[in-house]
Amino acid sequence: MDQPSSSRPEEHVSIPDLTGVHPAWLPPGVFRAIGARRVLVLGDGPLTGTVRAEAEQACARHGGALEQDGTGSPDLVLALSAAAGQTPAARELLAGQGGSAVGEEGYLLARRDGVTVVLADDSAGLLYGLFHVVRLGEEAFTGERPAERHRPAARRRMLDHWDNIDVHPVMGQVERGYSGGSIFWRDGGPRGDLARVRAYARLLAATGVNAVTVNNVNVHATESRLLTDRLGDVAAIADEVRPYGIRVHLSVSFASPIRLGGLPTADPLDERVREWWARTTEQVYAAIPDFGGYVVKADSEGQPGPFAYGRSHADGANTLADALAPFGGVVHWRAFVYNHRQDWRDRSTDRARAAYDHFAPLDGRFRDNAILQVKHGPMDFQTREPVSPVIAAMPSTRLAVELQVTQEYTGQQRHVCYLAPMWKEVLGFGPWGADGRTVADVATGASGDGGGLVAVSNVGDDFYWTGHPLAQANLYAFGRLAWDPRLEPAALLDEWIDLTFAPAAGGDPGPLRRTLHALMDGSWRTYERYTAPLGVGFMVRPGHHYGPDVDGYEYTPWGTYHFADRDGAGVDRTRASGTGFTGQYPRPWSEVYESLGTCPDELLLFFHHVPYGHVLRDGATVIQHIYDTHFAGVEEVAESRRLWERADPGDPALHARVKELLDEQLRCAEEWRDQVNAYFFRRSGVPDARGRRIP
Ligand code: GCV
Repeated sequence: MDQPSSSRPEEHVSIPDLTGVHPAWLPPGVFRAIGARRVLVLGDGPLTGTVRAEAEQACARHGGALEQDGTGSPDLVLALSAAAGQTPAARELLAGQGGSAVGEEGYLLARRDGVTVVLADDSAGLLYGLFHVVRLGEEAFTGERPAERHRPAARRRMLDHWDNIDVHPVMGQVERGYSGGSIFWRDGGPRGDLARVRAYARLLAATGVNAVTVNNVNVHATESRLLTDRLGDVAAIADEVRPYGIRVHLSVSFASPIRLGGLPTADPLDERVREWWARTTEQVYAAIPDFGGYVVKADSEGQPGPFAYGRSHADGANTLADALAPFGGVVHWRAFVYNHRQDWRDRSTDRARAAYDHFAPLDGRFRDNAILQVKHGPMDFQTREPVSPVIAAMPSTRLAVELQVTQEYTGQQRHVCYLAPMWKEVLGFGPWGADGRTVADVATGASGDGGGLVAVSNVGDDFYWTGHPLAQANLYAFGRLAWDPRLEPAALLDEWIDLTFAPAAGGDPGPLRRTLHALMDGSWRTYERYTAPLGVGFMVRPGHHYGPDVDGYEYTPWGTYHFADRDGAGVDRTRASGTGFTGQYPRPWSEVYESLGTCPDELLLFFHHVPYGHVLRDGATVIQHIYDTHFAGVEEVAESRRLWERADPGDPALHARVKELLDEQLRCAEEWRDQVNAYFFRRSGVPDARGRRIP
């Protein structure tokens, strides 16, 4: 189904041609294979104009030609199935498929008799097909290619921006942003740099992302007004991203009826409140006909919510869902609800339990267009967490799984930390055991109509978009995994390397590819080694969360503890003697995590409090494992730094930026090693079996 048409004439899409910004994975050279050929684009539809404009620009740059009708002999045909009859290659491909291509946002790709054909039922599919040909490059024009069907696993593939319009005194402009200011907002208003917004949409479309939320889930006073009197600012962004198939969503405050509507209450069951949401939403759709919907963080870290009125989160979500339903919109309601004012002395309260305790009893009570957005782990985007038990607990609710591309707890885009391997583990996890459905299956739903995948964006107004140039790979990989969770992290890294670096390297990035794999493939595990051990999490500096502070959160209200004493460390979350969190999982995990004998070592301290002498599966004691991994992690960073010194990315400035960041990563990793090792040595009194220096 095509998106509603916009107020803009889609046939005259201007392709952003930015100078002063890194092209990321779309440098002009990646269009060479297409642009050197005769290209025919057939069909109408909102995004067909974009496909045509892309092809035209590529041809103008690389010497090919855009054909005007189906009478010539094109090398590449990009056709909507409704228009396939206009040229033999597309007509035959369609006939071979029984008359319909592949459904919403999908495309068919085939090559026969020297013609490469992309066929789609809607123009979004055509756009994704075009970018697939871009990824393939010359390969798309070589030999024969039997028809391949490509469809997104999930209909909803969204990036959330935690961007504020105003600069927040503590958080800066982008909450947990490590790439400069917002690409949407500056000095209390829209940036007006709409070319950059469009360039961002283009990059996202090339990965498969089709939705963005343009403001922080922590909705402050100014940002609240994006829903009403500042809606025009949102509409302007929507106009820029629409040609790339991206819908705009808005984070809204649950208290909007009070803040903006002058009502005395935000009670979701109060008729005046329901009416206010309905009326306000109608106005939103009048301004933005393809508006995606709302994102809500309620009763969480100080944000208002339904608890104030004795209502449930289903009551809250449903009121907004009802307002959105007539227009086909959805509300993403976040399950990140916990008590952030916990008494650290209270050993019975376990933050990990909170989302399940609040939401599992509500299963089946959410409207169809209410999507419960669940962080992938039960705590908060730590380097290592188990999968959230909520994902297995709500079979009658549409769930979206939320990942964090921005590296809040994984090096803040100063450290190399390629996150696709972590996401792949999460998405491939079977909450009901190895033979059951996976997390990806739950998120995508049986027919792609699950809540989908959502991630917090890592983009800002930095030249490289992501602060650390190599952090671009995380953004790229998220989009591709949201499109197809079966993709492999190493293969995605190859795609990203080829697109980003091959044109400058004359087509083959060669030795750079090896260096980047050496630096990035294992970088998440390297990061894990030199930071918090065995799944215990946190141990970061409070507030900004960068760098080590083992006890930084230990005596705070945030519910993030490690309980290390002279004898051992870890959180007892068993049913037998702890908080009972293990009981929130179905079998086999409720049993696997409960027992010390079966709990995976990498999550040991997440689930159990164990003595330092506890022996892990590889024969090392917990204390020796802590020492060994921290020394090893630093060595690995030092090796990455050595490798990068010899690398040639074809761009001296990029080389220098990465080098400088690797220096910082090494400094910080040493700091982590020394603080963590010293802390546990002083607590336990157990010396390093290998006699290394622990300060
Ligand atoms: C946007 C963590 C972060 C907060 C973030 C919150 C959330 O607590 O530190 O900055 O707030 O998660 O996901 O809502």
